[in-house]
Amino acid sequence: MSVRKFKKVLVANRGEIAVRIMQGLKEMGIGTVAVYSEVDRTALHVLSADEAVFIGPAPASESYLVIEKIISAAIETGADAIHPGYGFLSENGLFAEEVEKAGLVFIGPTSESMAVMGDKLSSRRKMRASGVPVVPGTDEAVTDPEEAIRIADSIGYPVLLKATAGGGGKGMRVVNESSEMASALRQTMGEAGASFGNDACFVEKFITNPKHIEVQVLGDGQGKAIHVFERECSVQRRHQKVIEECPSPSLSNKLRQEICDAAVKTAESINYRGAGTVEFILAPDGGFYFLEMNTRLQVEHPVTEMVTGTDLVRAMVLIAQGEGLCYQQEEISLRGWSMEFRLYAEDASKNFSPSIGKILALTVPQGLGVRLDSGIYEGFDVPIHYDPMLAKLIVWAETRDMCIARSKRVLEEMVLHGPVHNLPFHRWALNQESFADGTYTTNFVDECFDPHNFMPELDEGQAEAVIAAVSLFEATRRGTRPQGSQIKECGSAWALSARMSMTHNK
Ligand code: MV4
Repeated sequence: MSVRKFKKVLVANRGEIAVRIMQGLKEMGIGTVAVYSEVDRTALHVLSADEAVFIGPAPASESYLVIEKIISAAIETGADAIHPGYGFLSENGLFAEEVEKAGLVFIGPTSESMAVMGDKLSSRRKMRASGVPVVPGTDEAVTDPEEAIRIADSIGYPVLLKATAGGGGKGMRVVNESSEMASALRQTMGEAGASFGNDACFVEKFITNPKHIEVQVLGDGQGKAIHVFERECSVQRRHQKVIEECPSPSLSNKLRQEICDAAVKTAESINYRGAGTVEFILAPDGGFYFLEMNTRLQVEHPVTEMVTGTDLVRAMVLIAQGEGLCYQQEEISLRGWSMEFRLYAEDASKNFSPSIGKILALTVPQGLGVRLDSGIYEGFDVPIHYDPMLAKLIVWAETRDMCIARSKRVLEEMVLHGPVHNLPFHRWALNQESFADGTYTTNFVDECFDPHNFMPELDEGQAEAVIAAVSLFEATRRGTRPQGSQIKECGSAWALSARMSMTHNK
């Protein structure tokens, strides 16, 4: 394998992950190219890059997802390689192939790895053959309800019908008894056909109250892989993760070793190249089972970096340059504890609907063990067209208890005004008993969280004061402050804080 050092890399993404990747590239002395849509002209990832190429209208289907536009931008700017980040084109095998056909390097796995892992039945078969534990169930697609019932009888109810092409929780249905099977199978196949263009479904034992454990791996593409320990991601809502931690509070050292070994086996069995994540579910009885492999850098990779002292973006770039693995398994160890809090622009009191608008105020907490991976800045208008995740607050401390204590401090100090966001959710979660003792499962949010019980309702006077302050601030910023609206010395904390924010923003 020959080494090809990159001079310039195009990052085919936006938001915090594009910024994070460019930070890594800069530290390696590599030039950075951003791509941006109409509404992202002033986005942070554009400001962070050495060069930026306009790629079209706001909808991702007309910009960030258009393979030809991304590749042309790379060729035009003389980039050597493309980093896809997560989402968008990151797990699109055709994209990876087109990038290589254009003579560029795709910083990620081969399209073959993506194909095997993109299909749940083929990945199940592959893992079973490699000796990685999979959930009891079938390795063939099922279409006949009678056959599905025979399988369910043999593994025991409840069972889960899963679409082969499904993902992110789409195309799954629990079946509690045989009488529900026929209609459940018909519905799951119908939805899968409509959503994924592939109606193949299979049957698995339904694991109730599971934990979500995933293992970070790095592969050299030549059959050698290492693990970078696990993350626990059980705090999620409708298959969207909200808090992740490293390590998992649920594993003994023995179980940790077994799961990490299984993940290495998974990666080596497909000659995996680059950074990947092997997802498992952990049953209450301690049994763990392969669910799927994500063939990309993940949102929650920073908690792994904090606890293992690694740089996963750098590791990916070195592998793509043909330099192999920059860490040996023996060099990777756990030190301390890390938690990541995803900051979403969404309104819990409105069924978590996305919230958009200008970032009016942003105070980033600092101090020992604090990291903010952010895609926003004060004054940026959050567009509606993309993921509502604005930034990730990542906290490290020596022990889990100290990490919780530091996280409480940091989440109290953080100030974010503009779109409605979920900082209140995080402050709530840290005070829950099952979070504090680490026994929480994937049912945590559904079972424990009631937005109406904790969302502080503003009383009328407070609401008026906030509206007045925000409109005055906006008017000042535009230079159209009405006559007579100057704030006089009146000793009130509201006035003082309004005046300070105006001075600050001049
Ligand atoms: C399961 C399961 C229970 N039993 N499979 C959800 C998304 C997809 N990655 C697989 N998922 C699950 N598969 C069996 N046989 C429970 C889930 C599941 C879940 C898994 C990980 C994290 C959060 C979850 C939330 C609900 C259900």
